[in-house]
Amino acid sequence: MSTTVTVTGMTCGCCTNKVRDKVGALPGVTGVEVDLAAGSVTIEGAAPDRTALADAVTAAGFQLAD
Ligand SMILES: [Cu+2]
Repeated sequence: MSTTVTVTGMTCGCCTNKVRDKVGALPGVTGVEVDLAAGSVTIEGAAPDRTALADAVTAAGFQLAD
């Protein structure tokens, strides 16, 4: 299954790489797709804990929206 969330503050490919690394390191996550233009992050695998996900996004330097 997959979960899509909105992340604000990403401006370029290095931003998407940071988000991909941090979110991809969460337990149960098997893949991460980042759409820079849309600001959407699609997470494959087990739906991550919301708090852990928000922390991972913050650690990457961005904000979890919605
Ligand atoms: Cu960047």
